[in-house]
Amino acid sequence: MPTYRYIYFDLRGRGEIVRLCFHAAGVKFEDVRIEHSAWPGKCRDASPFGQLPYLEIDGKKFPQSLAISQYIAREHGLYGNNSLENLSIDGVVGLTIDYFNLWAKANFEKDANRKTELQTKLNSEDLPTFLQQLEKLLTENKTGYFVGKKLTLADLAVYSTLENSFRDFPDVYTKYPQVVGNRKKVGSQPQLTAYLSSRKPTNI
Ligand SMILES: N[C@@H](CCC(=O)N[C@@H](CS)C(=O)NCC(=O)O)C(=O)O
Repeated sequence: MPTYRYIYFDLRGRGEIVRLCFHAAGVKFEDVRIEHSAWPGKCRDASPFGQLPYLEIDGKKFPQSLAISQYIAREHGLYGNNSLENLSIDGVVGLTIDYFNLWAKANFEKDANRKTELQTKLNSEDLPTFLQQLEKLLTENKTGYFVGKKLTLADLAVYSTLENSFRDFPDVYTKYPQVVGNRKKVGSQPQLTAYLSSRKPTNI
């Protein structure tokens, strides 16, 4: 087994998906968390693309959260059983990234009026559309998971992407029982429970 060292800020953000993959797969890794006060500086200079996250595998550095999570999923049994399942998983992961980008835009917008507009659209249109799409996928697959009959990167990506809105808008979810059921299934995976209950709470 290679030595894994994962470097990201001390938050969930775009980087938590990789931590979830490692924990779900039961694979040991070093979870290096960079304080914002240490950024930029030496940390940025050390990163391959001037951004976080990146993963060191036996000392070699690899950037991009999507590439890293797909690699860990592929290597450690979270990427389905065949190419069609890989494709379906990638489709769900792509959907989560689309939603995450909208979320990030609405939350990090500097202009106050524009921010209000984007947040209103996010909560009244983008989040419900995303949840409807997820509910449909789960209803069609009928296993409680997004793809196949077991936990994959798709379930972890959705879990991670919805963490903030589940916390901030819990009432929205009563309309999406399959999504709630999937979330419970992921959160109660024996390999994940210890991590989820002990990790440091962060705002995002
Ligand atoms: N597509 C990249 C995006 C990486 C990215 O935007 N990282 C942000 C944190 S989430 C960052 O490093 N920001 C600091 C900077 O750009 O100086 C990924 O998913 O890894």
